[in-house]
Amino acid sequence: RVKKLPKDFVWGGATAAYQVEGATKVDGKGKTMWDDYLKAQGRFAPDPASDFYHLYPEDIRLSKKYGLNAIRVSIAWTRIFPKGYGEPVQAGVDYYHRLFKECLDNGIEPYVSLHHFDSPKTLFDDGDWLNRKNIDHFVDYAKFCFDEFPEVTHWFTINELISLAYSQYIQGNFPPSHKFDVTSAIQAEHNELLAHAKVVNLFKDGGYKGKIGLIHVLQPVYPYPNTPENQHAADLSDAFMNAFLLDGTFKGEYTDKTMKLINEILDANDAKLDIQDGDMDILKKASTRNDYFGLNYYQPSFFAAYNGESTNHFNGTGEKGTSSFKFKGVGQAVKNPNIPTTDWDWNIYPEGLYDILKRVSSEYPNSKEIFITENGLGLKEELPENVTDDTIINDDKRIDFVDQHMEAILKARSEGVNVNGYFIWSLQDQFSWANGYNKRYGLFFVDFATQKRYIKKSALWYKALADTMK
Ligand code: BGP
Repeated sequence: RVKKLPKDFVWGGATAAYQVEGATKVDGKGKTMWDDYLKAQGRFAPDPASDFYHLYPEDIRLSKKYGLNAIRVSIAWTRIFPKGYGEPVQAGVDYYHRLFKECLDNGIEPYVSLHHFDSPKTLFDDGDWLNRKNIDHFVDYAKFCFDEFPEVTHWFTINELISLAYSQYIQGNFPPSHKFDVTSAIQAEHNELLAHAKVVNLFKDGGYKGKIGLIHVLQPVYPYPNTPENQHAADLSDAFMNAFLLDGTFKGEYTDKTMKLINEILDANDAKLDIQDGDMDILKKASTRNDYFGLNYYQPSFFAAYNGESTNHFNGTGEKGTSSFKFKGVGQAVKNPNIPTTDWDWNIYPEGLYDILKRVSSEYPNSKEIFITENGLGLKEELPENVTDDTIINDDKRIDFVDQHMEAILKARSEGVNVNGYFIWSLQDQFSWANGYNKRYGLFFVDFATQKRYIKKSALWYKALADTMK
């Protein structure tokens, strides 16, 4: 369906430090909130991941070969500041200089996040984003990076504030594994917004060259079936997942409409949100200063009203049909029989991306320019028995998924939405936080035992579309 990319379209692949680098114990790196947690859990380890720490030249070479012009990477805070603060570690700093140089020398523009789910263990133990001192440490770390890495001109502060807050404190599938701790979740959302806003203000006041924004994953919520009660449940979920963060980022205030819904959720859960004097001025000031918006999209949810206690089951194994989610004072996720799902019960619905692009563009004009910074399909994939170096792994399902989502993006674009790029999640296969190594997303297949890369059919498709820009 998608025949041609717009001229100068940013056509990239996404990674995150902890999911690709491996090498978690070398060159003075400090622990993140994950190291001990994963060890205790005993399901899978963050080493070797895709050994990007050593093999980045190979992945950049493949990126170039298959027509990419951009890559998302994140800096591991703990490679530079093992405790999150203090003296920088030169080996970590040098690594990122080498990585950025390799990208730029090959015509691959690096889009760099400062925080992608990998809080330093020391700060995590001290309350993570719930401790306001964390915000100051993050601002110091950001300033260090802006001063140290002038070769980077595309920055993102924090990746997916909601996924972090929601997985840590609602779903319980990220450390510290609280379930339905609504006070912590909403407070973490607010504090992360504040940290983002402070960094944006610092970047702009400091006159740094380049552009800055943040990344939200947006999950449109539809009532199913469509009744007034279910619509209200969908509105509540939307406020918690999307509107609160979009308002805070691009309006610099939580609108009355959003707060009415948020307060209904807080009341039902005996939870509270602490907004301190001056917080909203900081958000307001930053709200017009983002240069662009990174929008991650995987799936919508379908919601129905629910009056019971909160319970959930997270499907982190790929056993289809095992997930459930019921949130007191909000609603319950339901299966819409008309919508296909993945083995991890993720809804496949490209129209959701079109809907959310239109909404962001009309309701949040301060988002200015949009990049789809993640979108992709997780699959169980294996090497064929008679594999050779030239084997191409067939992933037609992924091609179809990306094609349909690109079509939604280009439709929104043709109707005036300023969306100028797409980063597939993910560049190469990598380790997934709550699922491990069997949920593969890459354009490039990684044999984790040997670290050898194989090409998937989707990489050829990616290249063919890249060529339409020439
Ligand atoms: C996003 C994260 C990524 C990545 C992706 C896929 O939320 O930013 O880090 O992991 O989702 O999710 P999963 O690995 O759970 O399938």
